[in-house]
Order: sequence, then structure tokens, then C-alpha cells
Amino acid sequence: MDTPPVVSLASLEGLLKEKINLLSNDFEKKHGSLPQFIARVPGRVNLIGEHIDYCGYAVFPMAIEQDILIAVQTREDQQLELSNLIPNIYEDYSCELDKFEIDKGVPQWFKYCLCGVKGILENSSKAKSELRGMNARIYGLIPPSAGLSSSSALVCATALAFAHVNKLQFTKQQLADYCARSERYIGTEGGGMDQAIAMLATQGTAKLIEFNPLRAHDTKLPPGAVFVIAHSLAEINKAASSHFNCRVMECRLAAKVLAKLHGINPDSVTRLADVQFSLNKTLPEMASIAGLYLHDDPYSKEEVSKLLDMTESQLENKILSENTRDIGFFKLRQRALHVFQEANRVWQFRDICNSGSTTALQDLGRLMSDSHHSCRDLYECSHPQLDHLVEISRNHCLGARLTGAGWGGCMVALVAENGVETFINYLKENYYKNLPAAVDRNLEQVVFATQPGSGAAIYNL
Ligand code: ADP
Ligand code: NG1
Ligand code: MG
Repeated sequence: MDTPPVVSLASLEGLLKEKINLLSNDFEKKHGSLPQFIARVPGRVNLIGEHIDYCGYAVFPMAIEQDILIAVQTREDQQLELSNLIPNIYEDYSCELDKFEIDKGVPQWFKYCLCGVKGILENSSKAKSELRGMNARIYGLIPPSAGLSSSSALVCATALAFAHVNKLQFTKQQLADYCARSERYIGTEGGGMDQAIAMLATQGTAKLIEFNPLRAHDTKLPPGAVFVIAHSLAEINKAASSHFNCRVMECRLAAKVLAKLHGINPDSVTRLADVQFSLNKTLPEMASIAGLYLHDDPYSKEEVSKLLDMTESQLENKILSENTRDIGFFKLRQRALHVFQEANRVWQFRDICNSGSTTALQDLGRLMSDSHHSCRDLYECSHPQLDHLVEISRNHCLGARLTGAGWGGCMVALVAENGVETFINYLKENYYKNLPAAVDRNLEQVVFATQPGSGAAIYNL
């Protein structure tokens, strides 16, 4: 059974060992004894394939070194005691296993932990009464709300910790699937990329991840390729606004409308990939179809309802999510075009990685820049600061794009190995130096080079 590895701390060295020691000592101060184990889950950077996982399309992420660590001690009772190494931002929280609810109000930090616990509770082979609680202290070094998936790392790490406390064994795929579903309790209708790479990542390779069923394919990056991450320092919590879900719904509506216009029952379709599958067309053909059949002007709720033979109230209650019911207009053509073209770029990216071509770095860079322009113009999920960062990077790297959901957060840039230091210094001088949000920030945590890291694991003390 391919379960997350359980590793002895004695075999560790370097930065991870230092972080674990720091957290263990801090845990001891709080709880009076050392933790039994540490659960670790990395953040991720998505290299290409943005906002297409929830449409059923393959994505191309890799795990990063920055992670969420949770120090854990099993309790005799059913209490969950959650605390954080940064208590002034993230206040302590406690509840009983069978008594918590995750409402879709303010997405406080502990709700992400509860999502993880709930994912395991829903899939446990043991009765709830047999399960035990835990003391869990969190130490997170993934810049939050920056598109590097701190939310899913927190959900996955808590799920992994809670499963381990209760001696419940799940495969990496099962954990990724349970966590992808349970993170939706926070309110965002994500597609599963973040939880998949968190669980399935392996050191040294990026992964092409396909969904339904979940599959991860190792893909070696061309020699000399380094990805630099730079935070625009505009932050956005995805569950605190309706931006993210609005895009998910626009894609869902585009899928249903395209289906209807082709004589397919819209009820049988939720994702744009379902329509492609039914029509048996290539991705470029699907982009042409979207361009031809959908109009540029936003669709009103009234128009969409009529097209789908339903009332507006049926549309609100049967198709839209809680926080998108009040949205009046939907851009279907632009969103569908982005999705089909971006999905195609993912396969092109994979082919270039496998080609051994001498122009591989330049070709990958071009795809990344195209992806950014599509996110900015067709998907409208960028942010002026992020666009500025990408724009000033253009002539100093091989290609750059926003990564993660967007509306702020990080850029990922492809840089040749021998140019990394120069590029990072260039950004420090030309982006961060005069940025008020960068004052008092440790720039090493804001702009850094990264290599494909490993996935979720348990470290026994
Ligand atoms: P992203 O996944 O892109 O980082 P999200 O908006 O999805 O951004 O999730 C960010 C939220 O995750 C934060 O607002 C916070 O509630 C939670 N979070 C992230 N890191 C930590 C941490 N170290 N400790 C507690 N909560 C965290
Ligand atoms: P971030 O930026 O990490 O919150 C979100 C979604 C992904 C994916 C990307 C966009 C969640 C948990 N994550 O990521 O599934 O859709 O945006 O490509 O919803
Ligand atoms: Mg997130």
C-alpha cells in the first residue's frame, strides 16, 4: 500500500531537522512533554495549468521546500487542541471530535485543520466513539494567501496527523482525494491539484497530474531549468471572497451551455472536460468551438437560465454555490477559451520537457508567458502588482507567470541556472526596494529559487 512514509528523525539533517527541533521544543513548553511525531506537508508551485483542475484537466505542479509542520501528541479523550507557533496571529482553538461544525463564514485558520479532521472522520473504518483526539501545534513556513497552497498543506497535514494518531492507514491517493473534498467545507470549490501534489510529490521531479482517476507522472525538467518564486506581496484569502468560486461557476455554466448547444443533456455535464469527452474533439478544436458558439458579452442570469431550460431560482439553487448566487453576469466565452488553451499548454509543456530539444528552456518560457497573459486577459485572475512584477521580469528571465489562484500572490519565473542570483538581485532592486509592503520583510522568504521537493511524511521522534 503506497502510504505516506514514516521516517525516523535520526535519519534527518539540515534545515528540516532544525525546524522540527524548534517546533518540538516549543511543543514541550506548551504541553509539558515532547510530541510523539511530526507531520510534514509541503506547499507547491504550479508551473503551468492554472484554473483547469476543477474543469477536469491535467496540471503541472511541483512541491517546494516551504512546508507546514504539525507536532502531535495523542490524547486519551476526544478533544482536539490546536495551537500555532505564531499565537498572536493564529489563536488557540479547541473542540471535541463529535461536536464541531465548519461554517462558511470567516475562514479562520483552525477551520482548515477541521477540514482535514473531517476528511478522515468521513472515511474512517473505525466508529467515531473509538477515535482519539490530539494536541497539535502548527509551524507553517509557506507564505499564506500567496498561491503556494498553504491552505491545502494545512488541511493535508492535519488529516495525516489525525489518521496517524488513530492508526488509520490510507494510501497517498486516498488522502489526496479525501482532503480535496474536505477542503471544500471552507467554501472554495477547488479541483484537487494542491492536495494531490502535497501527497504525491517526490524529490527531484515535477509531476504532471491527471484527475478522475488521480494519476501523477514524473516529469524531469530540462537541465539548467530553475524556477524562481517571487511574492507580489498582494495577499488574498481565497475563501474570504467569491472571486475563486465565481470562476468555477463560470466554467460550470460554460460547460452546460456548450453541452446544450450540441444536443448533450446539460445535467450530465459539470466540467468543460466532460463536454470535450462527449464531443470527442481535441483541445484546439474545443477552443475553436468555444470561440464560435459562445458570445463575448457577459451572459446574464436570465439568459443562462433560458438556455438551460430552468428558472433563475433553479439555477441559483441547483448549480451555483452559496457565495455566487447573487452574481448577475457570467463571462463564459473568455473563461472557456482560457481553460481549453491552458489545458493544451500543459501537454505542450510536458512534450517539451521530454523532447531533449536545445531550445527547451526558451520554449517552456514562452508557454509560461502565454499562460500569464491568458490568466490576466481571459480569466481576469491577476492583480496589478502581480502584472507589474511579471512585466518587469520579462526581459530578465525566460518566461514568467502568476501561480496558484491569483488575484495577488506569487509569480513563478523560469531562469537559467547561471542567471538565478542576478535575477533575484534584479527583483530586489527593481520591485521590492521601493515597495512599502516589503519594508520589514525578510526578502529571502519573499523571493527565492526552488527545486522539486518531496511530499507528505511523518517523522517519528
Ligand atoms: P494559499 O493556499 O494560496 O496560501 P488560501 O487563501 O487558500 O491561500 O489560504 C490561506 C489561509 O490558510 C490563511 O488565511 C490561514 O487561515 C491558513 N494558513 C496558512 N498558513 C498557515 C499557518 N502557518 N498557520 C495557520 N494557518 C495558516
Ligand atoms: P490556491 O492558490 O493554492 O488556493 C487554488 C485551488 C486549486 C487550483 C488553483 C488554480 C484550492 C484548495 N486550490 O489554489 O485547486 O484551482 O487555485 O489553478 O481550492
Ligand atoms: Mg489555498
